Parts: sequence; C-alpha cells; structure tokens
Amino acid sequence: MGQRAKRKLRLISSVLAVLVFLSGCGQDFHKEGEQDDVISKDDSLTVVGVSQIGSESVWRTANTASIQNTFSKENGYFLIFDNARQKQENQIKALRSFISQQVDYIVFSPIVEDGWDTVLQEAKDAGIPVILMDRKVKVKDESLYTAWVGSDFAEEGQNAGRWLAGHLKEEGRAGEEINIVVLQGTNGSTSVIGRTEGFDSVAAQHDNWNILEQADADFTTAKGREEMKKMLHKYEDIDVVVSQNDDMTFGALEAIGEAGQSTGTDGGIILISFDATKSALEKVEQGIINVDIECNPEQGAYIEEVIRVLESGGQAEKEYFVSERVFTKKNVASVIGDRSY
Ligand code: GYE
Repeated sequence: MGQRAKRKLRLISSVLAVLVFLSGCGQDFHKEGEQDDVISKDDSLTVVGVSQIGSESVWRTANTASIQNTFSKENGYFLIFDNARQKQENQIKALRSFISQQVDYIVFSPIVEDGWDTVLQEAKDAGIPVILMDRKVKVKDESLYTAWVGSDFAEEGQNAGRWLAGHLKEEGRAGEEINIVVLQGTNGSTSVIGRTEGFDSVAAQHDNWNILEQADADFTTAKGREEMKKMLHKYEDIDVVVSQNDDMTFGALEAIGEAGQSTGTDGGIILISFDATKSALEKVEQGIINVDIECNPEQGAYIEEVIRVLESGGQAEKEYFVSERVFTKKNVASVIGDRSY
C-alpha cells in the first residue's frame, strides 16, 4: 500500500475516532486538536517534511531550491520545510514535529552521521518512510531509513587526488616533495569523511606528498579564511591547498592574497576545490582555482523518484548516486553559461 493510501486510512480512522468521541461527550471535542489538524489537510497532496541542515554554503542554497521547486503544490506536494541552522538538536525537533503531524514522507540531510537511532525509530514506529538527502547516518539498524540520495564522496576525494597526481606529472614535479594543507568542512559529516578518505587513499600512494594539516573550517567562507591565514603563518612552503568546498575556497583565496601569494595555473599554490558552483567555475576559467570537483546539489528530482516508487507500492533502492564531473580550465567553458547556482 502506498503512503497516500495509508494516510487515507489514518484519516478515516481519525474521523471515526472524532465521531465516536463526539457521540460520547459532545462539546468537549476541541480538546482533540491534533485530529482536527489532520482532517484539515488537503488529501490530494502528498505531505513531505524536509529538515535541511542550514544555509552554510552556496551548494546548500541550491540544494534547498531544488527541494522547493520539486515539492511544490503544482507537482502535487505539500512541503513542510525546516532550516535547522547547523544544529542537530533542531533537526531532531523538526523530525519529531513531522512525526506528530503525520507527514507522508520525511526527507532530511543529517548534519553529522551519529546520534539518529532514537528519532528514526520513532519515525519507523509511526510508519513514515525516511529518505536521506546528501549526507548519511550511522545507525545500528539500516531499516530505520528507506533510501539515501547523494554523492559518491569517496570518489570525489579520489578524483581530487588523481587529478593532483596527473598534474604534478605533467609539470615534471612527480618526484618533488609536495606540501599539502586541507580545509575540511563540518566535522563528522558524510561529505568530509568521504572526501578525506578518498583523497588520503591516493596520497598514501605517494611518499613525497606530505599532508601538513587538515583544519576544520566548517564549510564556510569566514572559517576558510581564518584557518588558511593560520596555516600560512605556520608553514613557510605550501604547495597545494585542498579545500572541501567552494565557500571555504573563497575564504582561502582572500587569506592567500593578503599574504602576498597567488594560486592557480601560472605557478602559484595549486588550489583544489569541491562543489563547482558558478562563481568558483569562473575562477577555474580564470586559472585561479586549478580544479573543481563537482558535487551535484540538484537532488529534488531523485528524491521525488524514490517517492514515486514507494507511492506505487514498489521497493526503492537503498542508495541513489547523483551524477558528477571534474572541471579544469580545459572543459569548464561549456558549463558556466547554464549553471544556475
Ligand atoms: O559540499 C558543502 C555543503 O554535504 C555535499 O555541504 C554537502 C556539502 C557541500 O555545505 O558546500
């Protein structure tokens, strides 16, 4: 049975419960506020509760837009959207509120992987399918969520490493000592775990690559600038900056400029970024960022596909990967014009 059919059943039983209640004790029925709420919802729409992490990056804003465009009234959805402002406790609160409102589906992007068992069990007990978006959860029981839609972060990290190996070879620097610093995003998040593991696995094959430091810069421009500044003070000779998103890259660029250094294709610090937002791709075109590893935020349609499968009574795959590319000066021109974020 699809979620809508199940909701209809829930509605019918709510109506029956209210009728029984009314016939029993008449005027007191307004105390049954929750049941009134459920009955007043437009039953032709599928109700989706979405808990977003926050608005820390351009990527996140594009991800939110993708959700809002997909789950519109015109498309047959009633979207309840919550911005958790970077706090796991706010996400847990939002999830509980979706459960008490008996939404048809919960979609959420977990800020970190740990700490979700209890609330996801509550969603499961309420019979509400949970679809994870972008980041994953570490739970004892995988049946606590129905499906996950997102990026292959380990592959993204490996792509960064592979690109660097190829670039150093082209430059005749394959045997040189290479000093690398990394700006990492939110500690404990799937994207950071995957990108770090992926890059480190390639670095481990090169004895001459020295990772000097991996600093936590929280995926924001302000922290990217601050952490980069500290590392420029600490280390005299930085050959490569790996920045795990474009927002931090913009902060790093400010700090590097202030230190009187340069980046990019004409002999400066080699700058590797992730996300591939329009403004960063423009820097790739200008030769200021060497390479940008794409991370695709347009996940709304993939999530809707999962919901369609479930609505038709089918079984969704456990994982859906969005498609992604790697951009350098050589291939970036063809995508910049159409980039919407
Ligand atoms: O790269 C970053 C964001 O988890 C893929 O989170 C996401 C990351 C993205 O804020 O910009």
